[in-house]
Amino acid sequence: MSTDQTFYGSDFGALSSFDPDIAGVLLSELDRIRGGLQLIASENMSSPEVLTALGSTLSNKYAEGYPGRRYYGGCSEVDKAEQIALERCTALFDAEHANVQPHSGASANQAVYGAFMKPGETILAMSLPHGGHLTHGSKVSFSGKWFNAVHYGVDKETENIDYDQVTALAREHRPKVICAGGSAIPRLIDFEFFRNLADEVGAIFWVDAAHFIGLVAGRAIPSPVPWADVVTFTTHKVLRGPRSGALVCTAEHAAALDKAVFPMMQGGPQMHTIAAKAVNFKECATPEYAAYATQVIANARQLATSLGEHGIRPTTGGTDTHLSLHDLQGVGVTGADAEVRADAAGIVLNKNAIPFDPQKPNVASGIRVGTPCVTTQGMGTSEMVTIADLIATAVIKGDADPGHAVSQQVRAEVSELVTRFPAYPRP
Ligand code: DSN
Repeated sequence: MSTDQTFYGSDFGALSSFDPDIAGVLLSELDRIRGGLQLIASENMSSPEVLTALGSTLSNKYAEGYPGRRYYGGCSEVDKAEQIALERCTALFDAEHANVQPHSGASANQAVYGAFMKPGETILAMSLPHGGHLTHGSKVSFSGKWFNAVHYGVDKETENIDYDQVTALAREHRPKVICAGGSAIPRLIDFEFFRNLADEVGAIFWVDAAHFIGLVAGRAIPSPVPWADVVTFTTHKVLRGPRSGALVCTAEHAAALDKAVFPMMQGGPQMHTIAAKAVNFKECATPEYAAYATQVIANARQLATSLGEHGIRPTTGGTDTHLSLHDLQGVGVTGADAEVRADAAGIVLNKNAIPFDPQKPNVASGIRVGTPCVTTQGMGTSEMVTIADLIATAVIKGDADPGHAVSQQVRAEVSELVTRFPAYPRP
């Protein structure tokens, strides 16, 4: 290995001399992250090691193809990075095969359609308003425009997946692919049920694990890998890696999915991001990461319970994962108002439709909160009680105006909390 580490790519001093505008944005974004509470369930704070790999010269390399089978010369070093990432990914998830090239969760999902479906064929997936995802057949996405999407939802009473409806729809429509997973599902999914149903109707079983794959990596919840034909995921949520995607699958489907990622859906892979994924998979295999994943869930449970005590009702009664979805109708606030009031007080969260929501999606009756970031900062369950108090005060009594007395008071308390639990602590 070269010992010359004087230049590996990330030279902030050079950037700030050449381009103070963008250097300023990088610094002020760091200030923003450090200065508030980050409760977006799909975000996290990746390590300096991951960020170093991202800011490297591997970004320069064209490497279309796969390790040992590239369409360009000069791939010896990036081949090593991808091979290491593949080995770590398959080991982390006990998978038969991995593909670490998808640029995002949406790209990984495209590969599933590419591998298994022809335009016009049927997919059965969770509806977006009930917690699914745009790429699961929404009319505004390629998936709903080019494929026949049939959607299941949640039961009105339990607010959990309506498994009877899933069964009835699968038997009626005989889909080519059945998908489980989404972006606002607080509860564990019964993967064995979906496997058996897919076998009964002759469908491929796809799990979109983008949200919860980090909890699987940390062995904090059951894995979909033994049940699914293919599991797609993002690498930047609970998993805490670079902003990107990946998939794991059975050996039977490896060739079809590899061809669907490249050359069907993507061109040149982003080798710097693949190297960063390799670093992240190594991090996820440590006992520290397993403890983190367990704490993420404990924190999410506490946050959901404490918000419920303020009348901000958790749908399904709570959570088994890193996120909870809350119905604000009992406190007479919309999701959109809650989002701006929280933001004015230094708390970043998102409005979210709740199942059977009477509001339009851009207003919504709910909020979604998640604990990946605050757990990375070292906070525990007692801090979640405090955060619930702060959210409730900002949302119920606060205002969109950052100058409002309640916004200022909550922001001061947020500031005190994040000073004790800093993001990206200084050495
Ligand atoms: N946008 C992501 C989320 O926030 O859940 C899903 O793609």
